[in-house]
Amino acid sequence: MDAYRQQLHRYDPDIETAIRGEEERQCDGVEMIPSENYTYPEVLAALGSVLTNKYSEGYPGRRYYGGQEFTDRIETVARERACALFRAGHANVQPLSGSPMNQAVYFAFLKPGDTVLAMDLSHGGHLTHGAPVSHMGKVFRFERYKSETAQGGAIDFVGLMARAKEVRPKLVLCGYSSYPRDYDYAAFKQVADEVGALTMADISHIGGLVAADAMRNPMDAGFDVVTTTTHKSLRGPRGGLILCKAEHAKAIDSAVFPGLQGGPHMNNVAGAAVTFKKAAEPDFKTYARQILANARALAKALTDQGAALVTGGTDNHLLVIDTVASFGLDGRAAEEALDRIGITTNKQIVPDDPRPPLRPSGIRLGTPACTTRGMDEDDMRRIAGWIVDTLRAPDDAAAIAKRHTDVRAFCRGFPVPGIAA
Ligand code: DSN
Repeated sequence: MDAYRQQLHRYDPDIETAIRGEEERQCDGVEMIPSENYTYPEVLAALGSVLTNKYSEGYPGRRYYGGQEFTDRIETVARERACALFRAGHANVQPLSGSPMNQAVYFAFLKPGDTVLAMDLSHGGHLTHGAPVSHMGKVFRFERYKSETAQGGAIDFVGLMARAKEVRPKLVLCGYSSYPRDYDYAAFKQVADEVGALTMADISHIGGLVAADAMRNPMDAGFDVVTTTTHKSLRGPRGGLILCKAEHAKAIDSAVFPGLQGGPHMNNVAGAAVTFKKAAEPDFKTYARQILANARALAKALTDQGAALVTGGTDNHLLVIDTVASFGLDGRAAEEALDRIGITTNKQIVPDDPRPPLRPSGIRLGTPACTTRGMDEDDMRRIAGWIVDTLRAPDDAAAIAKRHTDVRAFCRGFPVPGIAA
């Protein structure tokens, strides 16, 4: 334990012990929630630094508080690295996380009541893409498109064009949190151009894969704005990043501050800068390719053992098992059964799910976190076996207890970055 942790332990053992418990949980289990990852020790150092003490409203060279010599340097480096990594004209590194990031884009370009054409939530879209329960869903008018699940999750661009001509969106939005395929961004751009709409892609889940050029980059297709959180496949601190064409810089920056937020969290911005440096290294490309290879291996092993996957497979880091169709088990029961053996997933609605969100028809799995620990395709096949055996017999207490021991022993072979053994 380092000196600060010892100090915390002495002062507040309840909290320090809980942090230690979480460290053990992260080491002892297989993390398969596709939006989670283990960040770098260097990022943890930036997050735990004195930058958390500093207010920095404004932007480099134009702040509302003094004492910005070092924060200006950090934010400028973060912006430059983000632009280079994603081939963007401008970057705003201040969004506190994914939700304010997307809200800022809407307010930069839309007036209340304007129409956005976005992916249906049950087909993989995200809450911040205008779900009726979100505030954005009340301020703007969100119209929906779906994927063709029986055709491997393809987007019907003829249908999308017709829908765009009908609803005349001001913004065409693509992006997802549970769609296991890649997008044809050029085709989305064509639809948007036809109706004079702006284009936005939320690549939060695949930010690291795009940075590594392992998946398509919407900036290359001429998108106006691309958003991504920094903590998922990118492996950075929790936070948001807005990338855009240079001509949109002022609108985006004003929408983030003073439009929506106050002072940025400069410890996070420093962590993001370190993350972008890491993502530009050759090793990161190897890492991103392994995330994809692991997802394909996991999908194949699950399918071979009788699991029904939404869209039939995956082209990215995530996959969705229809657990009701495969095992007669709803998503919550499946998630809880896997929790009992130390494999963490999350319950997930499937396209046009007839079941409620807290008892949906499936679970969502992903490979970024396991890949960070060094797991490969053979490990994915082993994990798939544990998953299928558990979901087939979730009430077999003896088998579950034995498997939990096996999972813990397996995990000890894969240290977690940033957590001392
Ligand atoms: N919570 C993230 C996810 O799991 O996809 C996105 O908000």
